[in-house]
Amino acid sequence: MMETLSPKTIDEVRGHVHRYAYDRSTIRPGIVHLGIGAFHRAHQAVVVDDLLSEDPSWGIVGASLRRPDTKDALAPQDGLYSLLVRDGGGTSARIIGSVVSLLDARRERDALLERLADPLTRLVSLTITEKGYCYNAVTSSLDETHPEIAADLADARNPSTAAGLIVEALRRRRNAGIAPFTVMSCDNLPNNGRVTARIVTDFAEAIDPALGAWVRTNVAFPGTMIDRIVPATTDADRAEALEMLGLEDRWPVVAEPFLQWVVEDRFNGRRPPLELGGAQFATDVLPYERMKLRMLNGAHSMMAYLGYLAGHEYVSQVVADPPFRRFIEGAWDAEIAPTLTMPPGVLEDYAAALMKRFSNPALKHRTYQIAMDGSQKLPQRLVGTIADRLRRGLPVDRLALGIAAWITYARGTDMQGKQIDVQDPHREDFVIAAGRALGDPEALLDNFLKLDRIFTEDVRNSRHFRRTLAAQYETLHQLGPAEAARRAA
Ligand code: CS2
Repeated sequence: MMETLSPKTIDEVRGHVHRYAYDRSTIRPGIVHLGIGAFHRAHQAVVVDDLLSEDPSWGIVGASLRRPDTKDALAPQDGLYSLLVRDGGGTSARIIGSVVSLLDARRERDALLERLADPLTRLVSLTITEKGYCYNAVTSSLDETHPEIAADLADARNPSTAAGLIVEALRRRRNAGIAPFTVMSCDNLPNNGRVTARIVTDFAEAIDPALGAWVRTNVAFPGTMIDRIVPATTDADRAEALEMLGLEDRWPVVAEPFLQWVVEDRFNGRRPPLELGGAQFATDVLPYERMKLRMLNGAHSMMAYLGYLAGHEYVSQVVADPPFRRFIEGAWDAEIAPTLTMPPGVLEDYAAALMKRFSNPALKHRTYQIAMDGSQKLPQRLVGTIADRLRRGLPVDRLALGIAAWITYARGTDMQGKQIDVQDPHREDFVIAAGRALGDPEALLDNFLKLDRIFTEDVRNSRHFRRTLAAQYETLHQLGPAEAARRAA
């Protein structure tokens, strides 16, 4: 039987595979990461892996909040895993050692809270996806009606949400006279530092106003812009890891070569030297974040829905299809970039670099993966851009085609009537919106536009937008995605 990757077998890993240069027994845990999925392991954990030989006090304890699968796969490997980096030229492999232990929040809540409250823990980072924040963007506050938040508020000593866990840990630290940790969101949310500050402070305030006030004055919530394309791991990736390592890795992660991490320089106490792993510290991350969300993620979501409807499985196939490629370039150039303020030339270079990244044929990034959770993604990726343009009286045809493709996708059937397995926390609302429309496209669009967590009032009430959306929806349904993209480009 093939042996499994672990500290015991690490010396058997094939010679061409890179591996961490530090002695793992000297690493102390300084970071607790909530949401230890593939993205964290292919991004922040890699940067931390690069700095541990200089500063061994920033090992990562990775916690899974929802599913225990990462812990179950990696615990027997003592947290070791491989990162496969793919570009057109091939794949390189590297063993990452920065995740020093793993916890499953559901089964090991006490251990997780103890670790969070431990003075060694100085940074709590998060990749819990957009929906994990339970943030209501309409009221700019914690959604206290969210069932999981409501349950945590009712039993705040036994939390299971990110906000609840962080607040209970901060409460324990405050009682014990231990300085608070820094809380750093690494999710694709606009103003992720402020949103995280808000949900944590709101939660604390709701259970104890004094604790809320303490959190507000004492805890730092730096904003971040994080970027790396990380497709979900497949069995083919596992087979490739086995081949490259000469050992079994139960859960390798796959990524493109590109990695960017811009971090607002706002920490409680000493900050981790993330620059040693290529991160940049900045006083203001918002311009970077907005550029990334609107240009990269905005294009991603439009390609996901249009591409999926056109039968393309991967992003690289979408951009290899000329009408879609021109459509995305046109959307950047004519509709998205003009809403951003960057020094001259930056956006052109950024767009060109994005197109190269999207074209990476080795990456196999599925349109279906990006299409998930659209309700959580569209506001910051497309709707905000649309709102900015409407305010200035500018056309929004391409962005409206993106929304028309999303509505088509979200209603649950493609143009040939084939079912789509829509994954979204608001899926039920989509079923109702589509059901009530009884097949009438005008009613369908109206029903979807009423989803006020997604469409802000200015967009919902704009007659110009409504007309443009209807026109794009009609073209999409009469002529198909490629022709609609060609006409809009
Ligand atoms: C993607 C992102 O799945 C998605 O919604 O748009 O995960 C994207 O790959 C990353 O943000 C890239 O940094």
